Amino acid sequence: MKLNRRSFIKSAAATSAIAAAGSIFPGISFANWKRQDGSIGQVTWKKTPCRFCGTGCGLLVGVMGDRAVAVKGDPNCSVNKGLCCVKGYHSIQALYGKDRITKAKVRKGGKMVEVPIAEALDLVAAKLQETRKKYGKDSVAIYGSGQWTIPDGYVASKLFKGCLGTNNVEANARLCMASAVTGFFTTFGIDEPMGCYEDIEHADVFVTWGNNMAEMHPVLFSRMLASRKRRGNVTIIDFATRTTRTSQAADKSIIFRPNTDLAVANAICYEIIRNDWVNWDFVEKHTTFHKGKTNIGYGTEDHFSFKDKPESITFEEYKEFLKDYTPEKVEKISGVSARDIKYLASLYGDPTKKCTSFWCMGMNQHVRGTWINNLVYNIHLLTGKISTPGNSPFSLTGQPSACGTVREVGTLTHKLPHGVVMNEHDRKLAAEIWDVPVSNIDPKPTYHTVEMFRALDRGDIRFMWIQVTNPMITMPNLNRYRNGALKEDRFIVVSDVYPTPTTDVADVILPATFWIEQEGMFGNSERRTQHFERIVPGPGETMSDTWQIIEVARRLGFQKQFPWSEENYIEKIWEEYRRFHNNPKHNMAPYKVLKARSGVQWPFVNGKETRWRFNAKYDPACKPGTDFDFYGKKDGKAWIWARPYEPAAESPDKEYDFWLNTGRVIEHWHTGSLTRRIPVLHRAVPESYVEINPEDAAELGIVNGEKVRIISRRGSVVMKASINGRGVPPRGMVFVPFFDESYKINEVTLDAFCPISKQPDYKKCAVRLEKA
Ligand SMILES: Nc1nc2c(c(=O)[nH]1)N[C@H]1C(S)=C(S)[C@@H](COP(=O)(O)OP(=O)(O)OC[C@H]3O[C@@H](n4cnc5c(=O)[nH]c(N)nc54)[C@H](O)[C@@H]3O)O[C@H]1N2
Ligand SMILES: Nc1nc2c(c(=O)[nH]1)N[C@H]1C(S)=C(S)[C@@H](COP(=O)(O)OP(=O)(O)OC[C@H]3O[C@@H](n4cnc5c(=O)[nH]c(N)nc54)[C@H](O)[C@@H]3O)O[C@H]1N2
Ligand code: SF4
Ligand SMILES: [Mo]
Repeated sequence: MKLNRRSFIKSAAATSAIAAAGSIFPGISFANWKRQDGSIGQVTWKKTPCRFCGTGCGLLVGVMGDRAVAVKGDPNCSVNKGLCCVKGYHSIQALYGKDRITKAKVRKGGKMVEVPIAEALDLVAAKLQETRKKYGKDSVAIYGSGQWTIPDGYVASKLFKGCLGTNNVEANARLCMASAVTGFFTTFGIDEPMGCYEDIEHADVFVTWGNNMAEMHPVLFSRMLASRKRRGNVTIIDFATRTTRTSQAADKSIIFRPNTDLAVANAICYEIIRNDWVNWDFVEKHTTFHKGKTNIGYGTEDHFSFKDKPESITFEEYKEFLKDYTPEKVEKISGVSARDIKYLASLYGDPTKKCTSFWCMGMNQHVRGTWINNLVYNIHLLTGKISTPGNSPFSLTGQPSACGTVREVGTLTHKLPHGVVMNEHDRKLAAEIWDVPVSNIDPKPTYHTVEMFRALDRGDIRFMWIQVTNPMITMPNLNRYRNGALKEDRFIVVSDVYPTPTTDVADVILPATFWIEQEGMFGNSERRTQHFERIVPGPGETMSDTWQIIEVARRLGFQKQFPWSEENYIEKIWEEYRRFHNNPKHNMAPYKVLKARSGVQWPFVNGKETRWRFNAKYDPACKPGTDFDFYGKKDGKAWIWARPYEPAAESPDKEYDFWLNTGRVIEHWHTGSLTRRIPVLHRAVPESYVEINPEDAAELGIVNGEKVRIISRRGSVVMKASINGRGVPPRGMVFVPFFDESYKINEVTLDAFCPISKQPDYKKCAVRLEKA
């Protein structure tokens, strides 16, 4: 049909109302919409969440024929209200990299050869079965991702935990969100944040606790700056170990020594009590005081295990504990002046100011990650600044479905959908919904991620299926784990969309559909579930990660548990999964509602989303007659924890005299497998580098762009120096982003972790520098 301009406008308006609303927003188009004959191709706009960060912006993708050609922000999505960052705007280009994996490959005689996907799936099922027979049920494992869709994670858990009876299910979110989870559990007895992004419109004070939000959650950061501009009298403090773009936009930047945030958080509480800024009414009604074990180790040895032993204490004992954390004492530990500590305390302590704290990997990738989460909650609990608009201790997620797939579905060794394997009631519910005998579900967790790769190295695990993650770049102390994966008689299956160092170690590579080439759901930082439909077809023999698992499950004889048809399996899986959450604390929206809206927040009760949890005004799960109810704990009271300062696992010394800190840049996504295939983003930052403080560089005689060798006890990397670039580390620290697979900085990092969450600390180890 030939479309003239008038009929194009008419038909576009008819196809989609959101498109009309969206057209006033800027976007980016990657195709010429005009056909050769001068007519205009018809573009249909479809909604989807962005597939990059945990902010969860709503996008509208413009489709012409079967190709995605344009992107703009979805004005109907409350997260971003039409705005995106560079990754969102260019995201669809990641669909069309020249070297997409479109065919399955299997290793034959040491070489990878293309085979029909059905043959590859036969081999995966056969190997899985053979390994179980030979080495036992816990010799097979699946390692997934916070970039898994909710259905991906759900079927993985159902197959491995429910049908195969092994708790060898983990996901890269262990490297990312585990400390947030244990932080929530220890303080509130329940996972997931109480606040929502609307807090940004209400808070008077924002403190970023080592969260480079300007680059990592750019749209939320813009919302925060816009809120400051609109309302005036808003203060943003960047509390971090390195100067970043976030520090530059903040009203004040405070730099502390690595790991000493523990001491500063305690000093803030000390000051709040000393000045009697405590909200006594709140504290007496809604909190209790506890301490746990100390000197808890760092987990660097095999088979490390740790169990905390909480004891309740009185307020007086807690106050006594804080005596070691006067601002003057903490100044010596942290390098933060007593004046700045008192200033921070006065902001949190001022009863007229609403305070929101944001954090992400600075606090989670921390050998005391659980503790520092606890300590920041302490500040909000002592002042009662929690669960009300603008008062929020806000743990941000990194990946688009870290919450949705890993925390809510529970794709970690100890978890079940909103439950744990250790709990009989949770096992019974899972067995009933999954239609498996309850004896199938093992009550004992097996391996957390680092230990899972150690088990692969030892040979306790022999078969591992890796989906939507690139561990051969992102595991800490990488040499150790790559050597393990390459050992004889290990069978590695990798589902990916592009070749990576992880597909290099695979015995089978399965071609996956990417993002909008399949239907799915993600869950973002503010408990928002976001549905997307299949918008464009996947190339070649690509298959969704969910469907790959279903195919293998059926080959293993689990047709009854995986009965769905290709037409509507996502809807069926969602409705089955929803049964796990059938209560006011967790209820999820029905499929139809999800499909119609740009995200729905849970708990979704009686047709309404819950914005602030634990506050009876907003949360229907609170006991009637209460104002606040922390219902994760039996008595409805949150725990204030006495947790001491303890140093990092490895600190600089005479031989290795610098801290190595690692992280990210705004243009790139993790290992760069997607963003390095987006030309604009690749050109913007084509190569990784090491940031050095200008004075250190001068002392070492290193100039900008010169090659430097970074050496730790585990490995070394040579890369170019960046001096006074985008970020500036303090003296004695270097920083390296990990997006460039040519420079494996994780060969240098340390695999120490928080003994409670088992999340590795990628932010701290000791290195020395040499001119290369
Ligand atoms: N552009 C882009 N955005 C992303 C991602 C990406 O790859 N690219 N990834 C997403 C994911 S999965 C994640 S997890 C997030 C990460 O988001 P962030 O955590 O914001 O980013 P990182 O660069 O990992 O960490 C940087 C911060 O760690 C802090 N830090 C270092 N040591 C310490 C310490 O001892 N204590 C404290 N409190 N802070 C410390 C530094 O001060 C610095 O601000 O980003 C998400 N967003
Ligand atoms: N040094 C250092 N290391 C770190 C961190 C750090 O701060 N410093 N941070 C840690 C954190 S917080 C995180 S979250 C991890 C991230 O670590 P990873 O998850 O390992 O990194 P990604 O690059 O996101 O890997 C995702 C992979 O999935 C592929 N992929 C994308 N979409 C699909 C799909 O739909 N299906 C399939 N099958 N594959 C797909 C991509 O091509 C890519 O290879 O890194 C951790 N490692
Ligand atoms: S802020 Fe995050 S979710 Fe939003 S467009 Fe950027 S990468 Fe995507
Ligand atoms: Mo992450």
